[in-house]
Amino acid sequence: MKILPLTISILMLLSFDAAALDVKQRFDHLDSDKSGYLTHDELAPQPQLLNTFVKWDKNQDNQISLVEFKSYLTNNLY
Ligand SMILES: [Ca+2]
Repeated sequence: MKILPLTISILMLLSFDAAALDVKQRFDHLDSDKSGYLTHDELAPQPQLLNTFVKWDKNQDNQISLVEFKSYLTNNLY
């Protein structure tokens, strides 16, 4: 019987999708002007995010894209 490993793979896949969706929702929530980027102003109410802004901003354009947001969370939380 190979049901258990298959079930675990499916569950991992589903939870990965859920996490990806959650990241997008968090990004959209923070992106108050819906520009597609997070700026210092938008992160001002989130000091813990603002303090690590430099680490997120990989290309140093002073804004956080969804890709930068995702890769930061992926590298730090998952
Ligand atoms: Ca950037």
